[in-house]
Amino acid sequence: MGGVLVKRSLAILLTLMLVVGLFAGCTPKQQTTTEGGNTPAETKPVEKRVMRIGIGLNEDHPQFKGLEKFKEELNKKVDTIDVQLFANSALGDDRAMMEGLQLGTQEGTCPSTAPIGNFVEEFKVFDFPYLFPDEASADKVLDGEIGQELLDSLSAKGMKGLVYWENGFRNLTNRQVEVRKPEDMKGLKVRTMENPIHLAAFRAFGANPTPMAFGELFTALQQKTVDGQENPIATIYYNKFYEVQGYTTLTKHLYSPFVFMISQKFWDESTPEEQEAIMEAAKIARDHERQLNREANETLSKELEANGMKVIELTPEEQQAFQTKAQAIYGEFAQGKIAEYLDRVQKELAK
Ligand code: TK8
Repeated sequence: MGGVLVKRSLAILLTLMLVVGLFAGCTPKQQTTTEGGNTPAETKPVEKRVMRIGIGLNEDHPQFKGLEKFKEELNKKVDTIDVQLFANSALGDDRAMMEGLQLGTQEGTCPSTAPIGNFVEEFKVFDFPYLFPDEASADKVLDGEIGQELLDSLSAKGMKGLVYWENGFRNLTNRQVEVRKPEDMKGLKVRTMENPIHLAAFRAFGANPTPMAFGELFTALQQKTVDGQENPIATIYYNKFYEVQGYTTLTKHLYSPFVFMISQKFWDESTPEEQEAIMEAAKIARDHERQLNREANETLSKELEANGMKVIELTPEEQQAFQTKAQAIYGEFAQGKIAEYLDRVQKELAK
């Protein structure tokens, strides 16, 4: 009998603790301890707000290393934010994760700019092939006034664009053809990101493009649903596309930026001190990520070959043939605000 009573009171106690715990979870998320208050700050455990950040790439990719750097730097500056990282599209693809920021189901992500164009039209300015000749020109525009304006335009959509990271120059891979000129791509089924300009560009090259979420890509290549895809060297390597693709052509047809962003809500709920820390950590992580990615893009071609891929370098004339095809689609998509931005970017690059 005594045993039952003890068990019962224990159960009641546990239930009580649970209820109290639940209510504690509902208290305002901001730390409210004030100096000179009844409870000394040291005795009150710091309540942390969770910042869940998801990406499509895996833990080996420089993008994930960048996120780890962000977390480390942020932790050095403030102890009120608990950064949790999710790789491999665990929280969804780029588009779904941006929607997650809007809905409040996650706080951060780092998509390519291509799917951002579906939320803020002007971002499509970065989708024109061969717009940036090299990384330095991209940095100049992205880290300058134009890049900042575009980041700011995300706020109206519930996303706080912090800084640009780098995905990098995209290259074509495919299973079966040694592509050296646009004609070699005839009929090739190529996965692109979900973006109308990319689809048009690959049609102009002569391929048969189809949009698909990144998370489905490896299986699609493996099952031959598509013949090829395009991504920077680091992604081709770290995602082991060499296991299902025979050829990489260094088309370098598009410099692909990432935007490191958090939800506008999380940003607005942050103290000025936290905001400053988030921004600083994001910039340090950006520099780290860009450096790692650039090193990877330089050195990993050899590794692709060591893993059985043929890597095809194009002569300037061969690359020009792709560029000429791409040029033909500029007019169709350079309209309205996109045209204005394109013009400004081109002027900036000409300076
Ligand atoms: C990962 C994507 C990816 C991109 C793509 O989430 O979809 O091909 O290049 O890296 O952002």
